[in-house]
Amino acid sequence: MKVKNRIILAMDLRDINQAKTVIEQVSDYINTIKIGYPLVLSQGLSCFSQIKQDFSLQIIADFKVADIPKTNQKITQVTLDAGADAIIVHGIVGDDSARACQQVAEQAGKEIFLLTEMSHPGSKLFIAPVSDEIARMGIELGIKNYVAPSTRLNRLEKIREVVGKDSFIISPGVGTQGGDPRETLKFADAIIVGRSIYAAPDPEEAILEILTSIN
Ligand code: OMP
Repeated sequence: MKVKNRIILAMDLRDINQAKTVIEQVSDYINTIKIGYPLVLSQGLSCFSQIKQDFSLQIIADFKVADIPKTNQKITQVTLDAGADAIIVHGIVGDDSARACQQVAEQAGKEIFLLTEMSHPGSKLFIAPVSDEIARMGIELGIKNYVAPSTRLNRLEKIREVVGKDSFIISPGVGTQGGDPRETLKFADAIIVGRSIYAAPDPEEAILEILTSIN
C-alpha cells in the first residue's frame, strides 16, 4: 500500500457528515484513512462506500480482528466486500486466525495489517512481552504489513528489526497519545494520526504542521 505523505488519518468521529467535513479539509494531503468501530458502529459499513463516493481514498478497516479462524474469515470477507482496501488483524490470537484473514485478503487482491503491539499503557501487561514473537509469526506467514506503537520507540525499533526493512509498518499513538511524528518515522513507514487532526480547531492547519515537522 502506498501512503501519500506518510500520514494516515484515523477517522474516529461518529457522525458521517462531520467525518466528511474533516476529510474534505485534509484530502489534498492524504490518500489513506483508517476507519474503525466508532464510525462503522454508528453509521454502518456503508460509510466505506459513502466516503469513497466523495473522495479518492484507500480505506483501512480497523476492526482489530481477534477471533477463531472461521469467524475471522467471515469478518474479513464482509469488511473487504463493503469496500475496505485493507483490514487490521490482531496477531495475539495466533497464526491460524491471522492466516484466515490473510487468505481472504489475498483472494480479494487486498491486504491485511498485523497488529503486533499496542500504543496504550495497558499494552505493556500482556501484549508487549510477546510482540516480537507476534511479529516473527507474521514474517513466517508472509505478511507484509504491520502495526506497531509510536509511544514506545524502543519497541517500534525492535519490531522493525524483526520484520525487516522490506515490511511496511504503520504506527499509531502520534500526537494526542504522546508519540512524535518525526521520531516515529525513523522506524515506521507511515504514522496514524487521529485526534490531533480531526479534533483540531483547524484540521488543515494541524496536518500542515505535522507535514512541516516530518519534512
Ligand atoms: P489518536 O490517538 O486519536 O491519534 O488515534 C489513534 C488511532 O489509532 C485510533 O483509531 C486507535 O484506535 C488506533 N490505534 C491505537 O491508537 N493504538 C494501537 O496500538 C493500535 C491502533 C490501531 O490499530 O490503529
